[in-house]
Amino acid sequence: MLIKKPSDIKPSEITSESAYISRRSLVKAMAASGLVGISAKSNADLFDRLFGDDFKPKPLAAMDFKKNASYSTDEMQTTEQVATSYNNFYEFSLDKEEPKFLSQEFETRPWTVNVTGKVKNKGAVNLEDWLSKFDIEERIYRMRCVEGWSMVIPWLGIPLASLIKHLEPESDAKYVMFETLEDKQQFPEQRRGAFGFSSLDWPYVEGLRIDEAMNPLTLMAVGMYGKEMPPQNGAPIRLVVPWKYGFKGIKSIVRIHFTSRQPKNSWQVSIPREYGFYANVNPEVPHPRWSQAVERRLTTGTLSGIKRMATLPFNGYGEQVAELYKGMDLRRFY
Ligand SMILES: Nc1nc2c(c(=O)[nH]1)N[C@H]1C(S)=C(S)[C@@H](COP(=O)(O)O)O[C@H]1N2
Ligand SMILES: [Mo]
Repeated sequence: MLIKKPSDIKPSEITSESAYISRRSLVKAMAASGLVGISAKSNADLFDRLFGDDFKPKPLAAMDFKKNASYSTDEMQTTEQVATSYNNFYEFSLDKEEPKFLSQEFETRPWTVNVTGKVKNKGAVNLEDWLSKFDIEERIYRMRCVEGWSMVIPWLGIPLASLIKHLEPESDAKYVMFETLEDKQQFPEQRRGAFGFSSLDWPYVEGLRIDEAMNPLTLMAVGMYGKEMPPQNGAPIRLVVPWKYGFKGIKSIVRIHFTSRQPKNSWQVSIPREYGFYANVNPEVPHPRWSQAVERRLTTGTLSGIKRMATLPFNGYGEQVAELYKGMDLRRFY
């Protein structure tokens, strides 16, 4: 159907023409330069637009969980408002402040995850049934985006290792691949046709080596800040790999595939010279267009809440994960 009746248009699709146009020119500038960093000035403007009080998010249910202090940082947490308002979720928009507005009607129930490939317990599973088998933990992790900003987020989730053990991969499953939902009805950026500049190939895909997937730090997150996952952060289930750049943390997962070959990942496919498969946080390997030695930690939604600090190898998780990469040239495998 090409023409929609007004009653078919969701409130989330309505946007003023002028806002639309200015956003498109910003998007074009971003597309020309790839991912862009953020300046203090653009943050001040952004915070103005983000934290007006006219936004009413859909209510999120509280979850039962136990705190896992041994895997948590005690650094100052990013406020819930910042972490749920400044998002990279390109299926909704390339603009960070838009996903929260565009995602409020995103359907997450029922949610089916397909388990495929070299694994014993294949098939389609209902997420809620599946999760009822596992205890949910809270882990407070640093998250470092490849663009140079970072946050500290209290995630709720289950270790991916527990899930993988339950699925029973075959012995030649050396990698695990993840896929985000593909749904043009719900994701505005997936609707942009052949004549639009497509930002990424859909669906968004990511992958891990099986030993990375089994590392105790790797989390399948289903919530944050004590509640179920907000849609803009990747509801109902997303990956969190705290020693890697944020783009490895694929959102709204509908498929988990076990394979003997290294899978593709969306950002590597899109710009292979700039983004690799491993994407371990590494202050010594600059992005071709900017240094990765420092980061801007976003805490509260104010300018003084932005702290400039040194980026640590493996995002500060070297003790737990450096062993995985022993003998590898991390400049080559970026
Ligand atoms: N499907 C999908 N997953 C995604 C992205 C995306 O655009 N689409 N963006 C990635 C990037 S670049 C980052 S930094 C994190 C952001 O997660 P957050 O919005 O919860 O902070 O999600 C990652 N996962
Ligand atoms: Mo990112």
